[in-house]
Amino acid sequence: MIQRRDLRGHKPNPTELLGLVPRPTIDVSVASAAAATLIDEVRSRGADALLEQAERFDGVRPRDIRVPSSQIAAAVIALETPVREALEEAIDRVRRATAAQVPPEIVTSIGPGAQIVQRWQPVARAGLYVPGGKAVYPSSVVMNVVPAQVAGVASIAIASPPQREFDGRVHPVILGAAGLLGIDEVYTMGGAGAIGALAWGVPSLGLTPVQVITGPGNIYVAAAKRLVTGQVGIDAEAGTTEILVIADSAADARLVAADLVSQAEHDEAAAALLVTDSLELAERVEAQLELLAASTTHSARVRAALSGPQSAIVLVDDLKTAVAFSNAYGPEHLELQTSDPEETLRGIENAGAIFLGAHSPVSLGDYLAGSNHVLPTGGQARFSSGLGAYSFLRPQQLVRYSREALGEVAEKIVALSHAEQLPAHGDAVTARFDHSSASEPED
Ligand code: HSO
Ligand code: ZN
Repeated sequence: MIQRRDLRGHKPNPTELLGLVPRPTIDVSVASAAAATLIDEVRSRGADALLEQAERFDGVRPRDIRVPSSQIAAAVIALETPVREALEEAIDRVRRATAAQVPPEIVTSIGPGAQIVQRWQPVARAGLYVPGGKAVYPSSVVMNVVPAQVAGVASIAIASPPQREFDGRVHPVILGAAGLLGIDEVYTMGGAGAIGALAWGVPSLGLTPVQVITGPGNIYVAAAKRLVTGQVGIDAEAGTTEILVIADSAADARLVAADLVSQAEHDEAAAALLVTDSLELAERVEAQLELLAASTTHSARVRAALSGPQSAIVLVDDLKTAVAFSNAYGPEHLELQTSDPEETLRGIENAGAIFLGAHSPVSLGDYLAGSNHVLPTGGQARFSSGLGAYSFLRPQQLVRYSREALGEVAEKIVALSHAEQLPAHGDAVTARFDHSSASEPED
């Protein structure tokens, strides 16, 4: 079912490794033109366009785009106790780990009377997208809302598509999770149009524009987020799930297979990779995958994901090559199931989140390890990170100089301003020391 790539006997360099990496063939740019049209429709016709798009793409016309507060409150009450308790546990753990992401204000003394302060300022308003296609993800409500709240964002709006089986409403467990987190601004809207609505606002709905949009979504959502960048800030693209497991002969094949299947369950296009130096482990995992794929709930989807070109078991000579392969791939989720995961970790550079050892599976992180599950996919982990409090914060520098401290550097500023032929810059400094000026304050 799953393809095998045998790199043993090769010492591929990083460029060759990139060429060997099986990546999903989805290209966001193909959705760009369609996404742009949907955003334009919402910008020009507001709620009417959102209703039409819901009928077209979600197969149902929502009764209310803005979810009434009473519906959110009722959804909290309707949460089954084990689900409510699990959500509360997730909220608590993610909140505690996320709090560590807020950098303290740092004051640097440049000299006597000269200070630069670095402070982190939250954006005023954030729009969080919670998908609702093949699966609904109340856990993603937690993963988006908690970092925004920890960052200190004062105003938070959630967008999630209407569900046909719930009479065109947002999924009740998504509403319940939002309510548990104290969010009462939820809109029944999905896809590219929803991203446009968050970015540009919809006056008739009382929906005001946000400054940052985060959250995973399908290819149209990803394309739309790229299109509104500049108008708003966005997080890294969290597209189709990827898991890469680096394992050696010490790993338990049953657990490795279970973890690969857990992520393959998300989507036919999900990528599941095992990179190992052990032929024996590879064979055992293949056998376990067959067993699990036959018996798991989403059997057809899992089989499609595992047998797709994006999934593979990669055989390498040693763990050093396994690590080099993983770095070239930059997986969303990386599991280290080796005899010494801490040692393997030393070489790891690129990954959205890293799970160490046999008892830290990706599904733990998906729900309530405390880490975030909105993570960069498609190799974006090579230059970006998962969602965190920092996604909603901007560093700002404060400049605080006394007259004496400015006087210390006045001549140098004048010299540079003349070198740039911008003498008014220098004049703005010397004006502070020009005693002929009538408006000079006494000090
Ligand atoms: N593995 C997904 C997140 C998720 N899993 C939500 C279950 N629910 C992307 O990191
Ligand atoms: Zn998952």
